[in-house]
Amino acid sequence: MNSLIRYQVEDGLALITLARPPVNALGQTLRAAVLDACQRAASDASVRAIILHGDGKLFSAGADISEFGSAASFAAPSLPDLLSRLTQLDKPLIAALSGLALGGGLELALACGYRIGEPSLRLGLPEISLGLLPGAGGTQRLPRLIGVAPALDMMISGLPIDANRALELGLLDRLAASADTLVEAARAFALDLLGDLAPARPQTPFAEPAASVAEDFFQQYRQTHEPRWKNRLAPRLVLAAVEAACVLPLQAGLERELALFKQAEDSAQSAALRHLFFAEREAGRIPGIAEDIALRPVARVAVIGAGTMGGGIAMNFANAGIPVVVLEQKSEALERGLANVRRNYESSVSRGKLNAEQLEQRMQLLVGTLDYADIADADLVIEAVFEKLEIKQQVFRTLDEVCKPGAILASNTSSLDVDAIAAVTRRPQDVIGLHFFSPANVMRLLEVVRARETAPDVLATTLRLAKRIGKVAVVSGVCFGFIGNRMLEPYNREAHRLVLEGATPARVDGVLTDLGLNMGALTMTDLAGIDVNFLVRDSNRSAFADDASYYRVGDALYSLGRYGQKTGRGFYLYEGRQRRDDDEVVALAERLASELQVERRLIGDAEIHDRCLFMLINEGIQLLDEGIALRAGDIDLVWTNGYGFPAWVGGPLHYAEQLGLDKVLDGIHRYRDSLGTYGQRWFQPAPLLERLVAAGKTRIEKI
Ligand code: T1G
Repeated sequence: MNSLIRYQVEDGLALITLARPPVNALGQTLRAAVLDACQRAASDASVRAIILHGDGKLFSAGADISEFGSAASFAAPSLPDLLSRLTQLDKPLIAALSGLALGGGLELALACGYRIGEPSLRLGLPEISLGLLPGAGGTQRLPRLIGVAPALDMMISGLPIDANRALELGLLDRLAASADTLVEAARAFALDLLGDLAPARPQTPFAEPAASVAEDFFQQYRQTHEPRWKNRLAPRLVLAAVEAACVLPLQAGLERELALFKQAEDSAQSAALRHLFFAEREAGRIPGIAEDIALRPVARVAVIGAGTMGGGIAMNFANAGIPVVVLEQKSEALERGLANVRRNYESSVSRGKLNAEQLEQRMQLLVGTLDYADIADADLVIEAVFEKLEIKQQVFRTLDEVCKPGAILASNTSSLDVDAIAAVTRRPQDVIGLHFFSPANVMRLLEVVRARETAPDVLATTLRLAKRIGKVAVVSGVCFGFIGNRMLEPYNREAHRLVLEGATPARVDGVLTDLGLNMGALTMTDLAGIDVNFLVRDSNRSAFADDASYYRVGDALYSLGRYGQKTGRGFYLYEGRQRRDDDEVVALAERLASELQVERRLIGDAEIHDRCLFMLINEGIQLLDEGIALRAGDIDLVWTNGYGFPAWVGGPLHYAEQLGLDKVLDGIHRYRDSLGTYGQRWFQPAPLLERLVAAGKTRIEKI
């Protein structure tokens, strides 16, 4: 038996153990080993039943994602074929499920006649997060086992269910007392089945899955859910596959599923999502820092500032079971901040995301203080005070006095110079930037800003901690705006300038949301606050002093007190959650254009798309060239996790590769040459983009 499988027979029971670290991914080698082991057990007359289980902490994380898009994905035995053959075995095949059974791993369990789990087990079909659908029988077998509605929910949400829910649904037949006793319990289960002369495969409860739902179920389901799917392909393919399960016999349904799966696997959307899957895992790897570097312990955290950001940041740690002290200067600010945190948790309870007991547990972990002495023993201190360098520097002088040696001192600044903050301490090697995105307890992105003197173990410790609190951490160097906000500048600039030149805010935003962004640039500006934008711009105005037209619309709205959603008027008018176009903004743009002698004209969607997106892409490539960002995938993670860029488009740089780097460069040249002094000033291609195109490269990397 090969090293990927362990095989042993005892008391007439064959125990087959999947042993392909780290996650028993069902790549071709493991598929062949499973088939070989099952055929061996089937042909061994002494074997009366077969148990399949996973070595290590999980059963299987599913198909091997690295095979998709290559011949290996369906190399014999393909996963669908393997599972179909397992369903033909004439001996009871029991899946003993520990830890996780995801995707093809759950489909493998579905191909077994029986399933036993353990209390910490989670089972899911997360294929949709990769732009795929279950492609090894899941869309056909699961509805026949648990009914259409719960099966569809698992596939469309991509979220795992726990062992109790699986038992309730009939996805599990039994639950062992613990992971340690799972194999013994599976043996007992097998002997019971044999004692009862149970069939190798019992009848499925929903042999006709259509009978488990109302006649108009799929029509209702589409009406309810399709609007949220935007232009995503995978949810629609999942729905088509489950509909097939309701109208076709199993074999025909499996063939239909296979055709739909291949359509998904070949799609650009799936390629984009698979790119992000691996990018997220790559982001934690820092050249020059060994993966096994000793980390600093982080058992206690302190947050300075109980405002919206400070409170949200603190919640991340309480959610992960890490005690956190929040320090404020005044008791009313502290009380207000802690009350906000409690209110956030209470809304999670009302949405069923948390129960009352968990709320109290988390509030126990999150305490407030007015005294710096109470944070002296914190292992990590995160400053989240007003975004002014002098104020932050004062806080860090105090931290330098108060905190124990070796404590990591982090600033949550969104754009300020972390080197200048570190410089006021006697321990710059312990200083780092941890830029959380608002709301800090919700947004997954965390920009980890590596200052010039940040110690390697400090960086490695914060990256590991970020994963522990469920963040997507991306390392950035120190520059104005780091990665995300630095790229936001030129993207916003074009959006503002296009309004000056004749496009309406709604048209500019419409082109961007048509691409799949959660919201357009101007709606996002109204949400973040035109006043906030103005202050950030004002602190950096020298960067574009020679082109006053750049943000004149934003400046003018600011001077009119139109700060965006918070004042009910910005680029749009807001009545409650309703957003309406405002002719006054167009009139304002007309006046400014005439004053600045900017020619107004009809602007097409393609120009809006190209100018906003190509400038976003260009800045990202420049960041790579400057070494602020380590890799293109990191930049894509920033924009898909922090700025609402559609993950199924893969991020701005993956998108540029799909468009063609030469097309992006040509577009930049076109606007450089056609927009007069404005074009000459702003549409300068990043030198790295020119080098990549000149070298005939199709992937974005530092050369
Ligand atoms: N295939 C290949 N590699 C995988 C993998 C997979 N399915 N899952 C994880 N890895 C690698 C990962 O790249 C990393 O590698 C290492 O394992 C540890 O992962 C036909 C079509 C299981 C919850 O979507 O959700 O089945 O960076 O860092 O935080 O219908 O991995 O160390 O070299 O994430 O403990 C469906 C994806 C596939 C599950 C563990 N399955 N994986 O999280 O470790 S499609 C999934 C996860 C499919 C069938 C369909 C997580 C995890 P490296 P990690 P973790």
